[in-house]
Amino acid sequence: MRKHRAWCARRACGWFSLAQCCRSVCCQPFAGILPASQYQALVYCILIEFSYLTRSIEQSDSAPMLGLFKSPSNDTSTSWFARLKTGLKNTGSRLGSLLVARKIDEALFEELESALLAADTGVAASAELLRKLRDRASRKKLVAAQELKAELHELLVEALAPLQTTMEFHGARPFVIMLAGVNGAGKTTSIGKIAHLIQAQGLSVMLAAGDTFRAAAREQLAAWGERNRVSVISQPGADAASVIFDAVQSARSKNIDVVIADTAGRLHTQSHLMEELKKIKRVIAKADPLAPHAIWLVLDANTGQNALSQFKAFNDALGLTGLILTKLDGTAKGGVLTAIAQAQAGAPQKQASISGGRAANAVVPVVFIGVGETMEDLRPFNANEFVSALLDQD
Ligand SMILES: Nc1nc2c(ncn2[C@@H]2O[C@H](COP(=O)(O)OP(=O)(O)OP(=O)(O)O)[C@@H](O)[C@H]2O)c(=O)[nH]1
Ligand SMILES: [Mg+2]
Repeated sequence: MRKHRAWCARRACGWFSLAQCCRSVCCQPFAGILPASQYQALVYCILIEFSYLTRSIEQSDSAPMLGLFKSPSNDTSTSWFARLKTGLKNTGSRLGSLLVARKIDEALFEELESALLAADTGVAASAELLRKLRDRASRKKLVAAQELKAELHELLVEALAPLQTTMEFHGARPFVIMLAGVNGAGKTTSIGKIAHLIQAQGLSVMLAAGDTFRAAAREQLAAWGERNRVSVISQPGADAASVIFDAVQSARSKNIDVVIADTAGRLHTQSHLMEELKKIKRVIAKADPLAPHAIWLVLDANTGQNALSQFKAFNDALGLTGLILTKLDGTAKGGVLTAIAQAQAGAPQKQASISGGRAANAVVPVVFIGVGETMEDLRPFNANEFVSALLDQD
């Protein structure tokens, strides 16, 4: 952004000099007898601006001005999609290699089912997908395996679409978001990225260092706070619930829009640790009866089917309002989202936005997916884009 501004400023100066030269040449009553230096200056300015314009057209990536003609976000999203696709390439190439030049037969369906299971789609979701795929193939009288790819794409998008959502933070000030998850899932890193996204919407953010279990966790969050230039509330020695409570109070007094609270990683199978989380939630509600307004579970995409049991345990304990799937840039197989969607099939359709809390038993949507460790590596979940990456399509 800073580079963009500097570039614009330089170009503005360039055009200003050019305009000045033109003015001095044109406004002279005896233009023909002007000193040669003025003509030279004019030609020089024209050449400079022309060279910038040509370079801009050739190197659209490094010319922010071309954003006027070609959105810079397109470039970013291309590399984002490429990374997502690379992360899911094992699944993509396995499924893709089946849906090639061969005819549709029972053996193909069996191989497809194995590929879906290997991609962490889970038994129930794989069986459901295969049932629908078989049905479509016979109804549409499909013969070639390639034709199944488009059908599978459609079915996967249909399955994942209920997990798509939009992100809004109005209705409460501060809007309190609490993150939870097992150790190392990517909670603290995601907080840094979310703060960046929220600030880009023009909202102010405060972070609460609710992971009081590890000393390094506070420092990690402080580093993300510094990177985002937002305040981080942390109190060495205090318990998590009171740190987050204080952060909500402090945010209210400072008119901060959004508070994001970190929590310590915990095993979902350890009931006392889950009880502690419930307590944190209760204490936050003392600062604002409707808070936390969002409770997001962070899931490491590489944990496979275990993500499903984490989802169920955290949802039972906290009543989740959203999911974040991280590390899709690694060796993730991606199918687990289909398993999560299947586990929630039949639940009432999610609300249009997550801002106003969640109706009981409503679908818990995927708020973000992450494909890396930098600030820009988190994006809202888009079912169609995700399936295209999963099936190795463009
Ligand atoms: N490749 C990749 N790495 C990630 C992603 N998200 C987080 N990480 C990395 O995963 C590791 C753990 O991330 P943290 O944010 O510390 O995870 P956490 O859930 O806060 O961990 P605990 O606080 O120990 O429970 C760090 O090295 C992060 O950089 C991602 O989307 N892609
Ligand atoms: Mg952490």
